Amino acid sequence: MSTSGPVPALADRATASADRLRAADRVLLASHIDADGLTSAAIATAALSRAGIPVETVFKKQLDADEIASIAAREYETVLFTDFGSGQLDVISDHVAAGDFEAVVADHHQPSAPEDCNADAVVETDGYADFECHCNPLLVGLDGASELSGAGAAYVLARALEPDGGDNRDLAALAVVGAVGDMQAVGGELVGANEGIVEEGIAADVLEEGTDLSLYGKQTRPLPKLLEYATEVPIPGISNDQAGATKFLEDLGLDLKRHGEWRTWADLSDDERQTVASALVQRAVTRGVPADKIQSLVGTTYTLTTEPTGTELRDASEFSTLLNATARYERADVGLAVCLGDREAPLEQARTLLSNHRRNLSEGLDLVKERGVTRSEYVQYFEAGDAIRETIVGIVAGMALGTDGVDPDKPIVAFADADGETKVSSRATGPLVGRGVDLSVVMREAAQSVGGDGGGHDIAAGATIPAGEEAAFIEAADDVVAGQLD
Ligand SMILES: [Mn+2]
Repeated sequence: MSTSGPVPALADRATASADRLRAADRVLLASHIDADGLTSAAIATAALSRAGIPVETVFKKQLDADEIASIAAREYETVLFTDFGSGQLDVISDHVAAGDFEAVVADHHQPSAPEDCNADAVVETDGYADFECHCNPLLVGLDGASELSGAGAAYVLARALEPDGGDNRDLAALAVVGAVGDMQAVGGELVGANEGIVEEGIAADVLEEGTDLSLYGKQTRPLPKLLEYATEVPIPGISNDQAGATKFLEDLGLDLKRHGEWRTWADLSDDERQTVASALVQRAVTRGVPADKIQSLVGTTYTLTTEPTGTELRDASEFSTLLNATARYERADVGLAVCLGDREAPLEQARTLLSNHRRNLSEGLDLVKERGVTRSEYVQYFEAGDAIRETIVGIVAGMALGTDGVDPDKPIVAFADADGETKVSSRATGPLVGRGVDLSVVMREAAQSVGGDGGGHDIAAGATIPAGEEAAFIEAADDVVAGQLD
């Protein structure tokens, strides 16, 4: 067993949590449905199983009082929460104080305020509610948005759960997938405690860190598609240009096919990769792409070395995208099975979900183009109704922000039906955030003004409001954005 673990500041907390779990006959594990939550659950499930502790896993979109009550109603004495739980300590602490269950939390979200919690179950740490078995980077001065994800917190716990002679460092690969899926990379690279986890994965021979083209789809996309779809850094004549991308590669004298099959980036030799990367940078320079954008063409990549070349699972970014596709369509069971190493039916199902997801996105984008967006003074919006699933309407909004007919200088807001209420999603751009726009505040304040609630990040945020309040919401959002741009 490790003495200090991958994140020394959390070692004591991890040890206490592991001891509590070892004392349980069996554990109910509750985790968030997204790439980080799925990998968190997989890491915890694997570690508990290896420690001989029976575990049942359940996934929740969000952990509200009703969901926690349904967990309390189960015949489990010990509940492990991963990738959520800290922000729900107000409710959880009541159940713990009432003796409904004992809780262990491995999370990276902001914990509840101590005064909102049951004083019999929590103490205060740096203004946050804290209790005995609580692994959260924020409690030890680490950043929960960039230094440690939910999967990272679960990994720290997994290392503390190792039986004598056990080695859970192979689970570092999943922790990296979770961190990448949680958008924790800073300037394309994992930092802080996440970096320590990367190092453990490398030492355990399950991970490789490299510098490479930072385009999505290096393992699975045919080469021309890799470049055509690389719109994060738009390169004139290549991005969004099928013929242009193909000609660019042909002009380099590259064999684009082998044995009749398209080659992928992963199939290329080092020399060939070098040739393409240099030519791409050259093209970007001559076509006037800004220097900082060009720099972001190359970044740190994380390769899962035990996964087969040419599969989504070999690249941390592609793996996390595959997991998100299962989560968004409420098939967390499929994502979890893939994480736990099931490479037959679940992997095929996950791929099908991902291709359906891509089709839904492009159909959603078509719908927005067809219906158009309505502009108010400071924001623009569209109503998707039930034509776009509420779980993907935010992504569609983000994609729409770069297209014709949509103003790149205004945040975009999308409404979609969600169980009798209206789900609101919003997206901004880097320059808008630079000018002061913070959508987490916009969503929260505008939603609260019409009887809903919301939050998120400056560049992407969401809310839920009562149906019928859309116009009033836009009016309120307009006011908040106006104030931010002052
Ligand atoms: Mn997370």
